[in-house]
Amino acid sequence: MILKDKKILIMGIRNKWSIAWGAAQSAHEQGAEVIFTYHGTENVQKIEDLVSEIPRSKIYPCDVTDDNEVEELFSIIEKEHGKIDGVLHSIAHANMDDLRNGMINTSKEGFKHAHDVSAYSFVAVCRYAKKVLNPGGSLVALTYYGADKVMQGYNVMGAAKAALQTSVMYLSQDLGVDNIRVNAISAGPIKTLSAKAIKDFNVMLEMVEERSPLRRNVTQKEVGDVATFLFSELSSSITGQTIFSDNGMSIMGI
Ligand code: 0WD
Repeated sequence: MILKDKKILIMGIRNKWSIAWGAAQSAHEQGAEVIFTYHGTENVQKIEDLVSEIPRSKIYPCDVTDDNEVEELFSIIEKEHGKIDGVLHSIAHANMDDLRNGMINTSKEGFKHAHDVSAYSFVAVCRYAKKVLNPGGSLVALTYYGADKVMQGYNVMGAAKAALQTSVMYLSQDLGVDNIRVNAISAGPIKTLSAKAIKDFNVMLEMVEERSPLRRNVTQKEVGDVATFLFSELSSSITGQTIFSDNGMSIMGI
């Protein structure tokens, strides 16, 4: 098992359709102890019931837009669990209006919010996680092709993901000296709660099924397996990268 005796923090679990859940299942299957964070109070019991399916897992609240909560989270984790080996940032949010009304109509507040939750929060997570990561530790964020090319309806989230991907490169430079790696996974479209906010999301899914080299959509478990690879020593030479887990869709032209 490639994550035997490793402790992995999975941030952004929402429900069993979350990419975070696929990553948790994969890490657990490969021998890791899994720690979760969630956001909001309306679903705590459901999330606790879900994560209890993974033995020894623990769950903590964390609103990543509050630096103090992020700092506090990692000091709690170090106290309760000691040093950890990996962090998955599976978090993003943009206001529906800002996604639906075209980039040109993005509000200042909406632009800031989307970048705060979906990009800056990963910088804060890396800053505070650094203190509790073992050498060889690995930080992973999730991004989408809408950062590289225009994807209808992705709008301000595309700008936020571009900021996230570039931040991954600069963070990998800062943390490499401590033998900590930083990467992003660019996942193909997957039907989750957040994905529902994107207009005509089903069109994206149909396009991948019809035109991707593998002629099918990715699953959250497949994306989770890529995260497991990036948490393991097998990816020890990979940092600062955006790795595509999209069944090849991103190589297709017209
Ligand atoms: O097609 C997809 N679903 C893709 C998602 C394709 C490519 C990338 N991604 C990315 C997303 O942009 C995100 O970064 O994967 C990541 C996880 O997204 P998901 O699994 O698609 O969505 P979901 O299950 O909704 O998890 C996102 C969660 C939030 O859920 P809600 O529905 O409550 O927004 O991010 C969390 C929250 O649990 N979240 C926060 N966590 C901490 N602090 C915050 C916050 N302020 N805001 C949202």
